[in-house]
Amino acid sequence: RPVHIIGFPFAGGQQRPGPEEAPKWLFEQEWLHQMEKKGGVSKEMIQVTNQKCNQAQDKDILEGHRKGERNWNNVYESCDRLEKATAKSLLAKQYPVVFGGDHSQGIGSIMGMKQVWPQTRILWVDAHIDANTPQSTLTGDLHGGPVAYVAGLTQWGKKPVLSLKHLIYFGIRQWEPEEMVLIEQEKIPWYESKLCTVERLPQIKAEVEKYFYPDGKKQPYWISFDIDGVDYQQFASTGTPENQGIPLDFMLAFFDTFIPESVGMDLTEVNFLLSSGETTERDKRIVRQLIEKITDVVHREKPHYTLP
Ligand code: DIR
Ligand code: MN
Ligand code: MN
Ligand code: MN
Repeated sequence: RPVHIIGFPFAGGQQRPGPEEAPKWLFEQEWLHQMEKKGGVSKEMIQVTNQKCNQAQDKDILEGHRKGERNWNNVYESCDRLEKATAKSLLAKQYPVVFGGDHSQGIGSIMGMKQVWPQTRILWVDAHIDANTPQSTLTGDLHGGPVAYVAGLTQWGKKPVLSLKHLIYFGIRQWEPEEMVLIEQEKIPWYESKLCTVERLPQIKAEVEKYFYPDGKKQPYWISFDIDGVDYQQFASTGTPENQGIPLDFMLAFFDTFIPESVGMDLTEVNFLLSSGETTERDKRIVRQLIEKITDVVHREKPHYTLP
């Protein structure tokens, strides 16, 4: 399958400038141009309505939204465009990598993906649960709520596409109380970071399959990867870092294991404006390593499911 990198230059789901710059940085990299030349890699930048972060002093971002949904109009419009682009990429039999941007993009990418793949299960890799509603959020930042939107915990005018039975978390370690109540009530499985080791991956895969497919009929995945799921010591260029995260080598092995079974992914919350010097350089090399790894696996392995 060809890889299609969809840049989503958007920071409006949270309050720190920077995630909107990450796809622009990526698209200028010589190594990415080389990958495109070799073939099987293409890119597309989504035109968002307003890429800026949603600092409360900005007048335009205070307009037209409910309490707890700062900048909703821009998130909605931008995600609507991303929704269309994601569906189009999947219908073209590409493997979309939606490179953000903040994680509010999950509203658009997952809505679009579900148009083509209604039965996918979602592997959510993140330090956060991202299921805040306008009632439970403490920040009003919409990157803290994409799960609530696509699963219909928050009403917003589009029909929910995700059953909470079709969701598993990896690496979560910060949440609002209502989010953990949800996980417990719905019995959503989650792996804390210390369980995320390369050695345990085969067992994790078996557990995931047993949970999702008790009748044995497998469905493909969508991976929603917020880079703050990774340990802060290993990747620092992100807006809401948390310690004791997932090790990078687990993520690389996770890609080997789950990309052949998945239709596409989000890669979100990269923010190089929040690090400096050698740390930024290291993190840029890591993003390159992740993109190269994803591309390698997509190109190397035939999908373990039938294309639409
Ligand atoms: C926090 C942070 N729970 C919020 N969420 C983040 O704003 O709702 N998600 N950073 O990735
Ligand atoms: Mn996060
Ligand atoms: Mn949260
Ligand atoms: Mn997130």
